[in-house]
Amino acid sequence: MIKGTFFCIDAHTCGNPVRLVTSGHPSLNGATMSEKRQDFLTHYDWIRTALMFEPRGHDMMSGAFIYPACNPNSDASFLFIETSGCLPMCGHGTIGAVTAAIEAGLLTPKTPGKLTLDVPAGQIQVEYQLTQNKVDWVKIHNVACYLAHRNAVIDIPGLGLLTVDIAYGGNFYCIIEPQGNFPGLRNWTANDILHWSPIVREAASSLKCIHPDDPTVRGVSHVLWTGSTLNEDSDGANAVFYGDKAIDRSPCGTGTSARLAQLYAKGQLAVGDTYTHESIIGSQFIGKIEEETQVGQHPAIVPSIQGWARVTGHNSIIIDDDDPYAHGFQV
Ligand code: PYC
Repeated sequence: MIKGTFFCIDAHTCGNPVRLVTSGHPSLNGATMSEKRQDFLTHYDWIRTALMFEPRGHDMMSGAFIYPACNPNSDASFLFIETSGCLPMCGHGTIGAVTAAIEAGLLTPKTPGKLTLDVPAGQIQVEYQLTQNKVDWVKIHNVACYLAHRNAVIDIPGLGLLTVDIAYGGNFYCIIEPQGNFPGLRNWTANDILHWSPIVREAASSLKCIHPDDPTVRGVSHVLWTGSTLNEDSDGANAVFYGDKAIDRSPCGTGTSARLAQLYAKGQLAVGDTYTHESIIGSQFIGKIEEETQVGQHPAIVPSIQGWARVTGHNSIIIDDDDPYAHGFQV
């Protein structure tokens, strides 16, 4: 029996996949996207695993559902899905979902070229440029971001000690700069990153990370390795590990936001500074520190992230109970 049919617009943001699900998603309980995220995870997570895992998805797959606005001044809401769960915020997901939704006429902004969106991590502002029904770029003014732990030392079995920072950019990131036991991301293979990242994330889980305004947003979920750049006009490069086996092909919107918050807190960037951040494949986002703010006791920033996305296809996905892999699988 067919359990669900989901119409999807598939896209990629600077190389990383975004599956925008435009129909078939359940109505969710809750007044905020954070509450709706909890309801989805409790009752409908099979939809996420079916759409993200093999055989309909793959390790890097991520996406979003569009929901009506939660706040009267918002245009719409996004719920982000990926292989690891439902992220509080996803930067490349927002850039891809906004591009696909605007080009398909699914979002009607109150002000052309601007959107206010509710996401589980809070409310974000988005700007975009549309030329002949193509979105050239999308710029996100993200939720407030901050450095949660500075120069923490973690012991990685088989590797040794690493000095790391933990920063919040919409998700909590463990950020590792080149040092004795890490020669920089360009001196490691992708397999090295895939091998060490889950071990580092596990070790970093001993560092308490709970968002002061929303205790459901907690724990280090991503690992951001830094190193030298491929492009002369980039200010920094990263490889962001997420889920169980994924390295972000885009420069990672929440990862770039976390990196900006870290560099700001350490006095290496100031309000108004821009930072061109490069992914493992060399694609770029332009980050900027827009303003200073506060999150709980933490000095914080509002960063913006600008990038581009392209639609790759339209996809009607069926989930049939007769299929032994109806809810997907992971190897
Ligand atoms: O762009 O924020 C992002 C993101 C999170 C996980 C993968 N990409």
